Amino acid sequence: MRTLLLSAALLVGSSVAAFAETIEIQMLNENEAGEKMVFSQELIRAEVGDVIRFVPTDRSHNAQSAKGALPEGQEAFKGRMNQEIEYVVTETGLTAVVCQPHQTMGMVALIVVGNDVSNADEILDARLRGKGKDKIEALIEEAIATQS
Ligand SMILES: [Cu+2]
Repeated sequence: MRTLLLSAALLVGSSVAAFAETIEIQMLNENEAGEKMVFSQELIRAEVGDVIRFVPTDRSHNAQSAKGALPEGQEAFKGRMNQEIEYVVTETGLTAVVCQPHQTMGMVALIVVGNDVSNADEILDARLRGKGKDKIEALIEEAIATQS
C-alpha cells in the first residue's frame, strides 16, 4: 500500500513538472525605461511548481523574500550579493521580494501565485522601507485590479 501511494505521488509530481515554467528575472542597475536599481519585472505572476530565477545581470544586487511577507508554508529565501537564486513556488499567495541594499530606492518585486491575493494585509504589515514600501503597495493594488 505504501509503495502504491508513493508511486501515485511521484506521478502527480512529474505531471506538475511537465507544465512548470522557469521565470527569469534580472537584477539591473538600469532598465530600458531609465529606472535605476530595479528588477526587470516587478509584478511577477506564477503558478505552484514554477521556478523564479533571479539573475545578477549587473553587480551589487541580491534577491530575498522580505521578512513576514510570503504565504504560509512557503520557504523564505535569501540570495547572496551577486549570486543567482531560485525561488521554487510551493504555495499560492503573495511574496514581497527585495534587493537588500536597494529596497529603499525601490528595488522590489511582488510575486503573485495562482491569482491569490489573500495575504495582502500581511504583506502591507511587513517591515518594508522607503520607496520599496510604496512600490509594493502599488504592486498589490495592481495585482488586485488586474486579477483574471
Ligand atoms: Cu539592488
